[in-house]
Amino acid sequence: IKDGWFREISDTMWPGQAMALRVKKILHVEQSKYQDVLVFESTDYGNVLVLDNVIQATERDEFSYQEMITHLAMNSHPNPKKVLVIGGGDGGVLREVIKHESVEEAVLCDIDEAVIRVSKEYLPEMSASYKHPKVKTHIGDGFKFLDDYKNTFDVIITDSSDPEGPAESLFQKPYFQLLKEALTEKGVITTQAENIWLHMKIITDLKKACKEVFPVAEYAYTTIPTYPSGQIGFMVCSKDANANVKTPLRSISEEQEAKLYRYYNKAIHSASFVLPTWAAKALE
Ligand code: AAT
Repeated sequence: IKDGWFREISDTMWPGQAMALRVKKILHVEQSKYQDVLVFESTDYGNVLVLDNVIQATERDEFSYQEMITHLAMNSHPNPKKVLVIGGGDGGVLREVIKHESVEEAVLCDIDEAVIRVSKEYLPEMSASYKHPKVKTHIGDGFKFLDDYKNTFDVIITDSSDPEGPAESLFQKPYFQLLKEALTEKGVITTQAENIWLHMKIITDLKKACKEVFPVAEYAYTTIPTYPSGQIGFMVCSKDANANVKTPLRSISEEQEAKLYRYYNKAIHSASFVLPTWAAKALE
């Protein structure tokens, strides 16, 4: 933070560019066991959670990412009862998961207790779901956690930070193999899959790894001003070879949708898989 502005600089992940947010007040600074944790109040984006100098969530636009990564998976499954979230310590994905009445249990596994603790204090709308009776929280590495579960979860959402740092293993093929084994028969996953303008190599490697493990693996995306270059994607994969994840399997009326969601709807579910020509070609 310099001259009252936070700058998101990364010479490896987004060289030569940086998102900046004006800081009103620094709320929390901590070096946790795994990462630098910063929470500040911004002038225009509400409270902001930053890990290792990378923006994880702002109160103003987080719903775009949390809704899309969650509902693309949830609505591609016929009847999700047991759901696992890997990462997602701010609680926003959990909040979206429990909007689905079919859910009986939602488990979250984040590596860093500090993220959960500061989110409960400074991001109340995202973290409110931790109090929900269907929610269970586990602190630990997502990769290790998965190893203990076979044929257990209907949906698994990997809301992870970027591949530099503690989330590195969550972008590689052995992780997708574990995900597949932890899923029930028609299980569905989504996972954070980065930006088409900046990370085509990461995305093509990810898609390749997913395709080797899952019969269905597709890239979808959302728009979000405070993630690098304003766009972030998800890999959406199904164990069911006949699944078409591009069309929601289950849906509710438009009125209900508008009450529950601010970004997600039936039309944007399908639209989110439509890519510009150069990106579609790169991902072929
Ligand atoms: N909801 C959007 C915020 C995130 S948070 C990513 C979370 O992943 C963090 O809480 C971090 O502690 C957790 N995490 C990192 N590595 C692991 C791991 N190995 N096991 C479990 N949890 C992990 C996503 C931000 C995306 C940013 C895009 N630039």
